[in-house]
Amino acid sequence: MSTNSNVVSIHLEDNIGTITINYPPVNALGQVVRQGLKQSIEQLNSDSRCKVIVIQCVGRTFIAGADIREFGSTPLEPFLPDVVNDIEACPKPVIASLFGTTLGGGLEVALACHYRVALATGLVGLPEVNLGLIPGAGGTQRLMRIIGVKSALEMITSGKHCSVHSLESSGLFDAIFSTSSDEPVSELAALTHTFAKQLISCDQLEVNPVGQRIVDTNDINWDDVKSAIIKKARGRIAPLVAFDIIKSTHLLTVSEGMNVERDEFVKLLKSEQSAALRHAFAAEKMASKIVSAPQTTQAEPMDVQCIGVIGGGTMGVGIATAALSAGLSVVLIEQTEIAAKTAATNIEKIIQGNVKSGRMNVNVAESCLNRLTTSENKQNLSQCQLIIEAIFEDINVKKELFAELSEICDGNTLFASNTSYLNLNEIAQSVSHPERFVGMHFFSPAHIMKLLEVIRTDHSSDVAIATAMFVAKKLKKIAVLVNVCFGFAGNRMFSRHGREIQQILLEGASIEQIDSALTHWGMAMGPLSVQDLAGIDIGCKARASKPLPGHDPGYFRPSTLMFENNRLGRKTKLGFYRYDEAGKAHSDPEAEKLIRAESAKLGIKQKSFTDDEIVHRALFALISEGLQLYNEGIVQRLSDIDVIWMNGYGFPRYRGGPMFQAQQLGKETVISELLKLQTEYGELIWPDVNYDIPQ
Ligand code: 3H9
Repeated sequence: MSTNSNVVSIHLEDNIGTITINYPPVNALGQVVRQGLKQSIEQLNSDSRCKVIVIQCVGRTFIAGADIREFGSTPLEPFLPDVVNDIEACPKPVIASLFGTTLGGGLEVALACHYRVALATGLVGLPEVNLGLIPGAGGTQRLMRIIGVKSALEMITSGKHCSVHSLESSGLFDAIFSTSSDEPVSELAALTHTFAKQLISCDQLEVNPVGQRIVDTNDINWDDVKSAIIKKARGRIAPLVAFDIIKSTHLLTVSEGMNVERDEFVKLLKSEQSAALRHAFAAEKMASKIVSAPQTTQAEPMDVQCIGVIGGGTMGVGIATAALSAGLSVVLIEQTEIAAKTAATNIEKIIQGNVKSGRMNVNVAESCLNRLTTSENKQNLSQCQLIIEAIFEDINVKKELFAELSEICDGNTLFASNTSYLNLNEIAQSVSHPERFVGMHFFSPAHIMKLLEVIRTDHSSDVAIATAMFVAKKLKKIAVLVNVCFGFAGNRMFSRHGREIQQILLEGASIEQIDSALTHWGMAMGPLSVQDLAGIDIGCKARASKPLPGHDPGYFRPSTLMFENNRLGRKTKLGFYRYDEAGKAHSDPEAEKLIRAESAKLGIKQKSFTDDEIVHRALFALISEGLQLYNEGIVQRLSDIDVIWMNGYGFPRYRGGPMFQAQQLGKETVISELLKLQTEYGELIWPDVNYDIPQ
């Protein structure tokens, strides 16, 4: 017998009723799926021919969670907690057949089943905290009854996707299947069917609902666990809520616990943090989409298997490592054989470090290193489909290099520059086919940082852009497409933000107060500590390539003063802070004295700031510059700016990015605040912006 709906279908064979979900892209639990699951369980339960039920999915994954697109609209019945309770209450054994990424509500469905089987390559997790939520369909109650309170707390409060393999002995799975089949999902279906048949042949048809198991809390020290969670949460509230629920409900029944869980889930769904984190998720998905003119078809990316990297410094090594880790071949070019060897050694060190920390297995590491060629001979680049330049920031040297590459490589090779601020339109002129030239601005360390700005020059073809975005995805980067301007989107805003911080310093706030106000608000690091870490000379040299703004006498004066006094940051053990032998930062009255003397020289009246005032000014500088970037068409959408700031500049994800903050404040408030700042400091610093943020 088989019953079909487009989304959830039933097939009955060998007394096994198989429920198949087919709801692309990730089989999320939209209303149609919940309804289909509920009806299918009821139908198979009342069919006397069915002895065992299997829940499986087709496509790329078992259920990857609740349907995020439904959050924010009125929930429609049946509700997920009721559906999972129906599954658990079914008197016939229900088996969940897992592959891909079984996440959130998807794992909650699986936890309510009486058996779970999985492909060894799969991942499972309760990532709700990443959306500012907690599991809302029994996850806080059932997981601890299977894998223990401590492991459940770790999984729920971290939101991590865990490999099936790492949970082999956790009790979560009744069978784990490895397969080398070209069609692993069909193979899994067959293996699950055999598993179900065995239950029938062994007459193992009694069910043992997870919800009736007792929670073992022997190994838990609640206070220690709570302190660790607070530390890791860094301002996010959901992990703490999950902890409190588990602590307060572990002795209750599942149904009592689920009532508490549901109340807290609903509260969090309405919280600002969840709105911000859901915005972050959607904004990142959106950033990878290229806006094209109506009625035009999206360009197909070129196939890239081998990447050339020119320059074996920190950036080149990071880019090469990211490409190797993504399964690509790399040809890395340095000026001398010795420099090329040093780069190879540095790449090997990073890869071996990954093996040591368990992030990479030995065979994968070996394969990565086998795909690396280092050389001082640029002719070796002719086999590459994409060449990324990562040499020092000198426009003439870069132009010469690309002219030379145009001779070596055929007309199909894509060229990219990793410059952080040089004019890519000018560099493009030195390439024989400027349409195949783009910017790919990685962030340091390039093998770790997620953000990648892909820069479209005036000449870049759609294929070149599509290929750069496609390679970015392969490298597991979050790519944002931007147009050419000084510093592109990220560094231009960083510079505007830095200017405001320096002005606040000159107006009387102390170095420590600025850093502490912003880190308490959630920034990963204080802006002045960042300067010390990056090296104060780097910014000073970059600014020296442009004339100083005559209308802004205080423009980066504190940094310039540090530079002139050889206080270059951590590398000279003196910068905005003083660093001891162990690298610990201390406040330094000398640095403050230099700044106060400069304020007096510039005639800047001193005042005291509250932490909120510091955050407000720093945030509004970002909002103002972000609006200008949008108005000028440098970014495709405002949310792209949020993606850049959250992934490249330590902006707290739970605050959704500067433009999300602007949206939360509302158009009127933002305009009136910007006008106030314009009145006080002039329109050259706070220019008029066309505020057209969709609400
Ligand atoms: C939850 O479950 C709450 C419950 O506890 C309680 C409820 C009462 N819904 O990332 P990709 C879309 S909270 C709808 O590019 P990948 C995504 O937008 C939820 N759509 O692919 C994209 O669409 P498009 C807990 C979703 O292979 C497409 O799928 N679950 C959802 O790199 C492909 O996505 C999560 O938080 C969704 N839940 O990664 C999982 N998920 O093509 C969040 C994805 O139109 N999702 N889409 O741009 C992920 O982590 C990744 O998307 C996943 C696939 C690992 C699944």
